[in-house]
Amino acid sequence: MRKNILVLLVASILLVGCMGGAHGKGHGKGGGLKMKYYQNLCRSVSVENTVRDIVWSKVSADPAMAAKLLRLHYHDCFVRGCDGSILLDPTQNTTTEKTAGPNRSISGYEVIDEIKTKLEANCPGTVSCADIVALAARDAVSFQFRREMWPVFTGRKDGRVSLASEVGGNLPSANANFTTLLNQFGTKGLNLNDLVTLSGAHTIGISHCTLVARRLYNFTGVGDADPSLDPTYAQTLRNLCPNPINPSTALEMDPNSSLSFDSDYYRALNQHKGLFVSDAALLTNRQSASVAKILENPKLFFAQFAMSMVKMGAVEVLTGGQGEVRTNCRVVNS
Ligand code: HEM
Ligand SMILES: *[C@@H]1O[C@H](CO)[C@@H](O)[C@H](O)[C@H]1NC(C)=O
Ligand SMILES: *[C@@H]1O[C@H](CO)[C@@H](O)[C@H](O)[C@H]1NC(C)=O
Ligand SMILES: *[C@@H]1O[C@H](CO)[C@@H](O)[C@H](O)[C@H]1NC(C)=O
Ligand SMILES: *[C@@H]1O[C@H](CO)[C@@H](O)[C@H](O)[C@H]1NC(C)=O
Ligand SMILES: CC(=O)N[C@H]1CO[C@H](CO)[C@@H](O)[C@@H]1O
Repeated sequence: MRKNILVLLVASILLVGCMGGAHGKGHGKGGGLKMKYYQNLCRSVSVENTVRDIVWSKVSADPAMAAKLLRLHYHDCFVRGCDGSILLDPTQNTTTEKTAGPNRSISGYEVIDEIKTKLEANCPGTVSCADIVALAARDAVSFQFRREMWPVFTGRKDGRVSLASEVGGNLPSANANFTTLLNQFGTKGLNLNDLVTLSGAHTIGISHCTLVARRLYNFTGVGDADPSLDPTYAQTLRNLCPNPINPSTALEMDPNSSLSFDSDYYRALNQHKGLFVSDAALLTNRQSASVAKILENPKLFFAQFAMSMVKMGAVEVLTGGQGEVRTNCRVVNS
């Protein structure tokens, strides 16, 4: 009986997941992407194994790197699609995405460079930086489990444009409310189910006190501390983030297990211990709150996360004759 209820829940999650894919451009695993895209294009090494081996050795040496690489892919996909635009260094004339405000804790660029160098040596001009980022995100999360946590369809091309000015409007803020979050995900072809599921990425990694300060203190012009935050957890956070706030103080997003990719995020969330306003906002909508309840089950979370990552990985991708394959992920080809 219990099992039947679970099956039903999964089925309805999957259904909601599929129905949401009808708008936005270039998403869906179609999007021109496919499995084993590089099989015949790069014969001297396995592209997938090369990425995995380097990522696993980096994450094994520094477990915090898993969250960095996962977030890198998200930030790439949400601004101009998954086209490697997050990797471009600023030039004399342009300020690129990575220079924008939300770049604060973004890193992992050196890992992507190392993979790229290895692949260029074996198959020059073949493997896009955008695909490397997508594979690296999957492999980073997968290290903990020693198995692929979701399929990565490949064949993305790299974009030639990256503008700091495009980051603000596209990346949801930590203080965004439910309506804004749903709208911002909607413009990427991602639905309510994807929003709740992908927010579960906050089961790993760190944040900073500046991003939660206004939930903890009564600042002039901002208003009261956030009453939706569990009072005990709020006090814990005030101890970690004393006022005045030190902007460089880091905070674990899932205090119980910020290095373990699991469904604890939802347990915390449902106990009103979500860190950001954007996390807590998921409980303000009846539908998303019930999805958050369901996703406390690890099996359902992993299955649903896999599906939503495939969708996110296809957002506004460049394929076929579009874009280019950069030879250096930090600069466009000349
Ligand atoms: C729903 C909207 C989202 C908002 C508002 C949001 C916001 C944030 C913020 C403010 C931080 C902390 C950054 C810092 O302190 O510098 C963060 C960290 C992180 N985010 Fe999100 N995020 C969202 C969705 C996602 C998604 C979809 C993913 C991936 C699928 C993701 C993965 C991560 C990871 C892994 C970290 C930790 C990074 C680290 O440890 O360095 N986030 N996010
Ligand atoms: C950058 O700006 C300079 C001066 O305006 C111009 O000469 C140069 O062509 C520009 N370079 C690029 C890559 O746009
Ligand atoms: C959500 O935030 C947006 C942008 O800040 C604001 O315009 C809107 O009124 C807010 N909606 C709710 C329901 O609070
Ligand atoms: C926050 O500040 C406002 C305005 O000064 C005041 O009315 C309110 O009572 C304060 N709230 C708390 C919890 O101190
Ligand atoms: C954190 O761990 C404690 C002790 O094991 C447990 O009681 C609590 O439910 C956990 N909280 C979350 C949000 O997982
Ligand atoms: C590495 C990098 O570009 N950091 C930038 C991140 O954003 C802040 C604020 O906009 C800049 O001051 C940093 O230089």
